[in-house]
Amino acid sequence: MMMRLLHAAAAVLLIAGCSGAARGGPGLQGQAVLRDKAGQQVGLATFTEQPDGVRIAVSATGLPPGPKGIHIHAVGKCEPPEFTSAGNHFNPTGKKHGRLNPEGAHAGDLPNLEVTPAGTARLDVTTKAVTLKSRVPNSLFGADGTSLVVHAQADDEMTDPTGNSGGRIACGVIS
Ligand SMILES: [Cu+2]
Ligand SMILES: [Zn+2]
Repeated sequence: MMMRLLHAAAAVLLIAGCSGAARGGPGLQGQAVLRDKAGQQVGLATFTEQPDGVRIAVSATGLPPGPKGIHIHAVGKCEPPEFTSAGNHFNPTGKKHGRLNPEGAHAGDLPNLEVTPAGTARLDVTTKAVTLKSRVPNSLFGADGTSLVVHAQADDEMTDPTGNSGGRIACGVIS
């Protein structure tokens, strides 16, 4: 009798676990390996679905010092050296660029990555504008995929469509 109950409980847990995965709730994770124009790895970003949004944690080395624009772009393709393959900023809701723009922001707009004089940087930000869940317009895992792109200059967080952040110096496909 006891064994039967245990089996039944295990089966219920299994079913609960599976449906949770299909829905894509909390616990979903992603990552992006950032590479520069020469193909060198210069950083790693992790993406974690949390109740308050997607937590994005970036750590980087070997970058030029100063604030750098960093965004989620709308295509999951990083072809060096220009990384134009990554497309425009991820913008499923048709907004304008910039977290300070009254008509913004793109879902992919993030605060600047502050690179130290030693060339290292960390960014830890949580955003409700994107999700790791599938089959919704703001999913980072839609048909085209997405990528994380670091720019040569600071993002002014206002100028549409790029924030005047200059060329693309590193890119990583979000997977
Ligand atoms: Cu960008
Ligand atoms: Zn933008």
